[in-house]
Amino acid sequence: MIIKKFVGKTEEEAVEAAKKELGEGIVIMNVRQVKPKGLLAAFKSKQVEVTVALEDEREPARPVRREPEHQAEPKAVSGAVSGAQESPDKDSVSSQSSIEKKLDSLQTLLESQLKQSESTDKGDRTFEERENGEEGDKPGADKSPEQEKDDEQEKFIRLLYNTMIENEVAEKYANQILEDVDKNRKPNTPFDYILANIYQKIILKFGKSEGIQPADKGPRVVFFIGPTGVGKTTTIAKLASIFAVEEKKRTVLLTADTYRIAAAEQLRTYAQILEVPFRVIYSLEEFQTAAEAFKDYDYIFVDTAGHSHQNEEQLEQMKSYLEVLGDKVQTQVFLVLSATTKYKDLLKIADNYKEISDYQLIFTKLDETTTLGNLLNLKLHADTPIAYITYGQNVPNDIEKFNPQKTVKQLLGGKA
Ligand SMILES: Nc1nc2c(ncn2[C@@H]2O[C@H](COP(=O)(O)OP(=O)(O)OP(=O)(O)O)[C@@H](O)[C@H]2O)c(=O)[nH]1
Ligand SMILES: [Mg+2]
Repeated sequence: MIIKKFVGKTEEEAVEAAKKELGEGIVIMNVRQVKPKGLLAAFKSKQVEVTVALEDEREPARPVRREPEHQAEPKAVSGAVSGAQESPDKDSVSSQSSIEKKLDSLQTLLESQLKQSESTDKGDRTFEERENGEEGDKPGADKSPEQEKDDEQEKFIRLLYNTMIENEVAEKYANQILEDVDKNRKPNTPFDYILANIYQKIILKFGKSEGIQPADKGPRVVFFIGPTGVGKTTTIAKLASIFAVEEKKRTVLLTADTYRIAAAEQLRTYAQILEVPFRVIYSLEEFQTAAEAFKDYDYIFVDTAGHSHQNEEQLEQMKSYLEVLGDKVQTQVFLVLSATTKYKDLLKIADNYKEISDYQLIFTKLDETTTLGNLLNLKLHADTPIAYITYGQNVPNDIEKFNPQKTVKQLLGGKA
């Protein structure tokens, strides 16, 4: 993995510089404002420093312990870091509050990791070499300082593991993340380095998210699909407000939800407030006519009826809507999921909708849960990015583009 810092007048400028050097595959680890240094500092404007990482393609893939698919709710003990129940020593470096503090100063953490990898590159022995060397533990001997350090580290990793499980990260994913770190640590590896390493691994697992993108030609038709009551219509109103009002893009709202009069009225009201056109579509033909009528628009947002993902007939009907416009029209599909839904149900929903279309994810109702593990679980299970998260009923405020940095801090025990 390559980690590097880039500075610019704005975040966008720093990210652009990073992309120029490292390519499009970069993932942003951290963003912070930096004060200019030097004599004339007071006259210089503030700058933004972005730390980015790039997964090194040459890194050999590590074997990952296979776990059965669709496993039950996450359990509290792992194979990779067994005995994970032990409660941490209050004064130990590995206490929860110390992790919180460390996560607060994430930049320092990432910097310490940078330094550590530099010293490793200068010829430190690997974990495996040390294991095969002579410094190993002799059976029966008192604990060497090295062994003590090793125990402390293990405790620290176990604590992080427990925190992830408490946040309902599925056991198999928590294991995948920590197994690697556990294997590669050395007794002199600082805690900061371990924590930064885990933080980065999870950020990279979340990957990049795209969100709604303008079409190359014609309007972008954006479908919002998902179970009943997750917040599809509310989310459309929030996004329409961003695109129509803030970005001044020509936006139109359509609804194919003709099951309930109230559902169409809900979107009609939002359309009136936002002063954008609105249409109810009752058939595939009406949908095609509407797409043609609004072909000069930038975005066509399509609301759909929430239904049970188990209902195959309704899924088939949805599929025909997703496909009827053909290849000439550029579409994007977002599966809207509530962060309050049970892990097992989310897996089923994600699988069933995968049968009708590819999609990106939107997670709603983050304000109604304190555990965010399902965001990571579903990202990895469905192998698709999370584009947006919503955290309240207020239109248009309670939505943002998904930013993995905050979520990962929380998954590791940082403050919300
Ligand atoms: N707390 C919270 N409530 C939300 C959020 N998003 C939507 N809601 C609420 O969830 C309820 C259902 O929202 P809708 O937008 O109607 O959901 P829907 O998916 O369109 O529902 P159907 O059309 O019936 O399938 C409403 O009361 C919304 O205000 C959120 O992020 N947080
Ligand atoms: Mg709705």
